Amino acid sequence: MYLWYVSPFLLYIDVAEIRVRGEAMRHSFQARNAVIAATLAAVVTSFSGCSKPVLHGERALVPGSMKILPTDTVSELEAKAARVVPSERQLRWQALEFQAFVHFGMNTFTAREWGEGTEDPKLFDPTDLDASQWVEAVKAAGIRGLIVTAKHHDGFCLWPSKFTEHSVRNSPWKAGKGDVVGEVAEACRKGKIEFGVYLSPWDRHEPSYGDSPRYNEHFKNQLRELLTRYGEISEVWFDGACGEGSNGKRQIYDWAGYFALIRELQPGAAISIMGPDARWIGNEAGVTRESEWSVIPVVGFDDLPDEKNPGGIAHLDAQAADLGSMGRIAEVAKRGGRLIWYPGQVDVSIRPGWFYHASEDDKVKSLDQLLDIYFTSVGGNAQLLLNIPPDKRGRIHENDVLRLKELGDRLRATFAVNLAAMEGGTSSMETRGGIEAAYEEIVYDLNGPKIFNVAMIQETIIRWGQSIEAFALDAWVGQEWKEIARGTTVGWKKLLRFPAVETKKIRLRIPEARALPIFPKFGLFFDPGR
Ligand code: FUL
Repeated sequence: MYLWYVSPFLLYIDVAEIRVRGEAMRHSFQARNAVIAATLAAVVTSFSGCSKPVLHGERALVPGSMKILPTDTVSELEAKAARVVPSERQLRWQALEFQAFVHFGMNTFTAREWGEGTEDPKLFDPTDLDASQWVEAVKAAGIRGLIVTAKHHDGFCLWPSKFTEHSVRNSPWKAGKGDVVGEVAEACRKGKIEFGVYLSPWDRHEPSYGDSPRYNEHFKNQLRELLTRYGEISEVWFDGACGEGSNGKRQIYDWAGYFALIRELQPGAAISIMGPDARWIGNEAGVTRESEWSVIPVVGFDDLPDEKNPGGIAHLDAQAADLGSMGRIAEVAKRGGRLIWYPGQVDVSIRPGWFYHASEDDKVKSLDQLLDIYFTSVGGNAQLLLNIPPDKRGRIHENDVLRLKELGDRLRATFAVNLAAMEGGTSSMETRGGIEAAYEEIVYDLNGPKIFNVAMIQETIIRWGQSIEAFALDAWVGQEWKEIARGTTVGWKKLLRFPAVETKKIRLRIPEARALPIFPKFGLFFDPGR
């Protein structure tokens, strides 16, 4: 359904369509071209990324980051914000939309959430581990990638690392000859989903932890094993926890060194949370902000922002209520900083805990809860990372398997047919206003009456960045337009749910945007379960 981002053929059609629509719109933009040209000149001179900005119609595409200065006016800041776009790596990551997090390890066998690091490896003994069962279970929900906890805070490694004794190698499982990471990587490959690793920098077992240079070397050695033994890795997930070591010392992580190693060995891998490619959404409840921006202002002007500064983590409060409004951008600009593309990831567990506990078998989230999470996260300009913890057998419990299948069935039924893209349907566009008051309005003729209760809007972020600040949807009812939904940001994807509407015509209004044109993708669907 969303192949237009990944298929070169469809991409070509999409670009062609944009050009045609761009031509049609061009005369409306002539009046403000002079203003835009001046703004672009300012943008180009203050660009701080590595590659040259590409002028594309009225908008410049700027992968990387852009400086924001105390001298920038509000409209200069607005124009800059609308020109930051994701890297190809970030775009691929965003297009996955829905991934599985798999917390499995020593804690599964000790019924804990955080181990001490002193656990006996002999406790790790899954009786029936089947990674392909994990993959099939998550695929049933429509999940496209899986991230496994190769090492959690207790330091126990799910792969036979050469650099520690605290691993599956000293467990009874497969007489110490097993490799969970290897089996999961292989199952993902066979099941054609992406494979990623969680590697906890905080290690409560490793004696060198806290002896900063030594532990950093150790950590990079382990990272190198993971990055070279298991084929393509799509994501490396770093938690920020940094506790004291058993030696009582505090570790200073060499983030720049970790990132450089990942870029060298797995250039396609996204580095998340304590990393430059995706940020933590700020909670573990599965919700996004009402206004979720992927263009984020961070303080400071590092020369190589994407590699050296872990996504601004030194300066970013991931839990702040406002990360990307124009007010926030202006505030950061006063101190001098950068705008970076830094999209949100929503990590949440299907059960109360991250690890499996038999006592939680009856606490698997309901279908309605999971749908709410899906609609607010995937449908709220974020990627959903849903944790599903395997049990002591090394299998995903039947209750979770069933729920994942229910979720997938419902999503497939809902998104099977886009009622706004029926053959014979037409759309027309009207544009008003200048750069101060960007306004776009699109009317979709549905080619006869259609009933729907879900709408989808997507900005073409790779070419046009994130721009929409407010939108509204109107249905033609009787002889007039009636507003049925409204919202603020859109970004990669906005999903809206509302009571079923029957109409022949629908109008998408964009009363506030950072820049035009926007060229949103649009869909209308019917969720049969509501
Ligand atoms: C947290 C960890 O401390 C939890 O155990 C879990 O791994 C979660 C995803 O991240 O910070």
